Amino acid sequence: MNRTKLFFIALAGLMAVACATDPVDEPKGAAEEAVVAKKFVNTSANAINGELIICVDEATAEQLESAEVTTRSGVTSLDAFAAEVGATAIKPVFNLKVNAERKRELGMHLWYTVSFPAEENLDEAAQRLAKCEVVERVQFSTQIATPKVTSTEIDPSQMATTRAEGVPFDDTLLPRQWHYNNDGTVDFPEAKAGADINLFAAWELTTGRPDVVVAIVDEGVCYTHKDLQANMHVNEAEKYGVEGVDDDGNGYTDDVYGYNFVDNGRVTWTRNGDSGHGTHVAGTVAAVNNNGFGVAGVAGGSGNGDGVRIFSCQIISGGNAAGVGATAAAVEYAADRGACVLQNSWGFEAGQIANDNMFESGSTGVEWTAFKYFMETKNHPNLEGGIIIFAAGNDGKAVAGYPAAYNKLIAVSAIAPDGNPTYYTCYDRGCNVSAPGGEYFLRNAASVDSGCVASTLPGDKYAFMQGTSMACPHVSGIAALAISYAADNGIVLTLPELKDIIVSSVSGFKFEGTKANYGTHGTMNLTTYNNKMGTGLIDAYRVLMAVRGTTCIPIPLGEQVILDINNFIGDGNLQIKMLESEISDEVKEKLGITDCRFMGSKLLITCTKPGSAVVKLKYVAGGSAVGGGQITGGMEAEQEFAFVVRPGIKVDEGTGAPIVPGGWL
Ligand SMILES: [Ca+2]
Ligand SMILES: [Ca+2]
Ligand SMILES: [Ca+2]
Repeated sequence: MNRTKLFFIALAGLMAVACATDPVDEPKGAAEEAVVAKKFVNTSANAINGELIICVDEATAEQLESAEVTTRSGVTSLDAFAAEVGATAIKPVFNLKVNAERKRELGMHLWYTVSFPAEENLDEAAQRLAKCEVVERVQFSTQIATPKVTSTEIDPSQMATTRAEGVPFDDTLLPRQWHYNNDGTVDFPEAKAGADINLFAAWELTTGRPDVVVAIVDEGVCYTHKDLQANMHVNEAEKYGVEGVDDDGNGYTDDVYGYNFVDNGRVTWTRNGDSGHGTHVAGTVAAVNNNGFGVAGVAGGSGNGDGVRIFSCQIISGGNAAGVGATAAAVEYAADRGACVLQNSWGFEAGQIANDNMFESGSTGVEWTAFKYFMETKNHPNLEGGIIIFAAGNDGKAVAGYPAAYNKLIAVSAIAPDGNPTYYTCYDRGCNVSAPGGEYFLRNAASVDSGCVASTLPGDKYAFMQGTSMACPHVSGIAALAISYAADNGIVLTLPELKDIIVSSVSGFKFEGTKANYGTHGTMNLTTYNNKMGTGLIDAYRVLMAVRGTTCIPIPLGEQVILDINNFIGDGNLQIKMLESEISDEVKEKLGITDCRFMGSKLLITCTKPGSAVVKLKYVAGGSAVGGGQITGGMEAEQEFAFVVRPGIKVDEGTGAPIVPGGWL
């Protein structure tokens, strides 16, 4: 109805502008300069030419939404700008075809991308835009850093190993995936038992659920890979729809297995410059388990079609990275398509963003808006919100890169198979938790790079890669397992609860000495990293026990130990006395328990087999005996614990806390 009218108003506005003195270029003094300067949310460093992101006022957003011509708004100052620079499009950053109401509440409808010829001087164009009174923010479209990947293809016929005792699934490369379960026998001498995510124990409880969906924000995921295909999240309307038509009306054409936000189309992985990074990351989260070949994924199921589902939010293509606008749209798409875990092995060049304020209200305003939307979207009945996990960065700096460093997102640092920090990992400020990322320098001649992380590569291939990029999907996979286990047990987690569980379900580190033989990287002083690799090394089994509300008691393998159960009850200073507790024959057999006695608040125990088991222990709370009859005494209490017996893992005598073997070299 009044769309045509608006268009004419726009034209009239343009003509008026052309005839009069240009209002946008007229200087209005220092006060105006200050107002304009405040509108800038970042600088043009690493920005894409020919593109600026703006946040407009409500009235302008309304006009833009009803305008039929995408290059003109009907707002005089904006149209004057558009005419001057020859704008080719003014398009909304976010997709209001889905969940419009919630997006409006978050102000997502106010963000627009203005496109114009790349020859225009970007800084000057931004200055002119900032002078438009209806423009409240101007953001340069910062490009994310493209991953620097070292990848060594695996020849499965050479690398495949016969299934060893204790390896639960028949994937031929699973025994090479030390990062899941490292028993210290990988084929290079530095490997340390326990430098892993303790996944086999977790798999006894859950291997994932198809209703848990993880979005892989990365290069395109090779969805035809025979070890990924069955765990791809499929948009059925598009799969059985018409080529070139947006069959489900979600604003994205042919988005069957995800969407390519760089080239605006189908997900790709075969362009010159593609590295396979996205496919590798995807395999760590959810390669198909127990299918007789290739690798296993952390949450890849048990071989019965029960793995978590993944889809691709492609933000890097042929070596070209998207800008913040397209990246924000990719995160929004992840939420709209049903993901409850956002896997991100990418970031901005280190040092580009100085602090959280700059990230939140400043440098990547449009992106923060998208993250907020993802975190506030409930896509699984057992998680109140969506969890976002990022790689900390590979610059070897004592600070994580952004967005990883932002305090509401989990940043993952990387350890090597020797239980020590990797030479490349970012650590300290902004780093929340560690996971295995692999290390190129830990290998032997017979199996090159076997100290890196093994996963899928496009074209039904496999490769070793290293990086915090490889550590991150371990945590995303574990988050997916946690949500699966919560669902299996009818537990609803809030987002803060899940974040707390992830960062607290760890083994600690005690690094000592140095690590050498690092070529141009020299020698690492390991003590530098103490208390700086986040909270410690994530343990998948402990995560699931924390979801269940069960305290883990770590027990070293093969030695008689005396554990003070006080460390695991209340604040550790309670007056308790252990009572004889029935430990079933099944548990005794599983953990090879040869000795088990209770003394005061202590448990004397010897376990000769690695593994985990849930037990119930009885104790007296307060007093040395249970009250009753002639006795005034304590209360008999019973609590569920999990015994966790791991080779390599030491136990701190004072606190009972588990410690990974790294520093014990
Ligand atoms: Ca679609
Ligand atoms: Ca279609
Ligand atoms: Ca497999």
